Amino acid sequence: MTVILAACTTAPKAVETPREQLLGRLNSFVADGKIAYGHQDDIVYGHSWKVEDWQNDSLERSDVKDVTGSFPMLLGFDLGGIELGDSCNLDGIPFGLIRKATLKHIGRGGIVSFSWHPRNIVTGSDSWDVSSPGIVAAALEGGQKHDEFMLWLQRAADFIESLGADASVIFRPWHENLGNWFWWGGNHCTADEYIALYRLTRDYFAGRGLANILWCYSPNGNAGADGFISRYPGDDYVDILGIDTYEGLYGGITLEQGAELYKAEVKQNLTYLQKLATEHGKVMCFSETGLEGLPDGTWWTNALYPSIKDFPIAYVLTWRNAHDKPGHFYAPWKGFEYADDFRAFCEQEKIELLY
Ligand code: BMA
Repeated sequence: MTVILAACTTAPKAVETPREQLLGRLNSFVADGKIAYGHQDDIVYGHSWKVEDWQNDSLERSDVKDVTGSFPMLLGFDLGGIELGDSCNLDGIPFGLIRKATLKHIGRGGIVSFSWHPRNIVTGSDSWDVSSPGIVAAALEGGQKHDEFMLWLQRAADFIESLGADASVIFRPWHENLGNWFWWGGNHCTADEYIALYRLTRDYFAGRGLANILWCYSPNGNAGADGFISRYPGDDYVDILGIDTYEGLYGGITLEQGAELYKAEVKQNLTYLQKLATEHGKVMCFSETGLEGLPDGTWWTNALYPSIKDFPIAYVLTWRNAHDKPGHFYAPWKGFEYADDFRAFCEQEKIELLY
């Protein structure tokens, strides 16, 4: 009798929204000691192949699947080009295909994250055009391009809205903002301007009633905790803390030296990210990484895995395998000579692929 009474007085548990479910999944990867593996653009093209007749394609191909038998748990896609209403993104991928692939992957039980490389709103050139200062200021309220910029946000929001309210996704606009290579980066705007840009974006999406997004703030590394937080949009604006850090083999260093430098840098970045994530009560991820062309045959097991295995990151994303630039790839593909090392990485108990 007592038991029945107690059951009757318990408030019904609120049903989780798709966004809460997604956040819950990220948190449970961490709680279970898992790291989801992600790959940019993985099911829409790969090394020397791409989906052509996308309306009729079942999206079964993936370089990662070709090599391991499984899809990545997370896919990244880029919205660059959506701002002008283009039909394809900056890498020539139809937005219709990106929408289809996103829904397909979520339907399979995977997770999708969007980055955005929009054009330069003043010059009309690309994200990397830093030839003139004041681009962020021009986009903000009171700036000469503000109205046009709001149209850009509208088009990006339209795309995410078109996925439907049940499809929750990660969005990480204005990434790598502590370097000077993007017009929203480093010395091309003040910290206040950057923060205003990020907040304007999230406020606009929220004003549209788009509640299916987890917002990721993902600067590049090397800036330390103080640098990271100096342009942080604030706890109310950010759900996930990320960091982008690549290995580069510059200045004639050997593969061994490159791996050692990378490991040291990643550990340093993830150490301060972990501290900040704890302080701010956020889940953390390794939002972009890789070694272009994978010349190091032990990169996955000797450089990446040891660098991340002791950190509570929900996922790690490696960059794209271009279909039209043979040397521009960050994951193995069918026939790639060092695919075994990637398989060994994926077989680690911590690493989660889809199925
Ligand atoms: C960069 C390169 C470019 C690409 C851009 C957006 O890192 O891969 O070739 O256009 O990302 O995907």
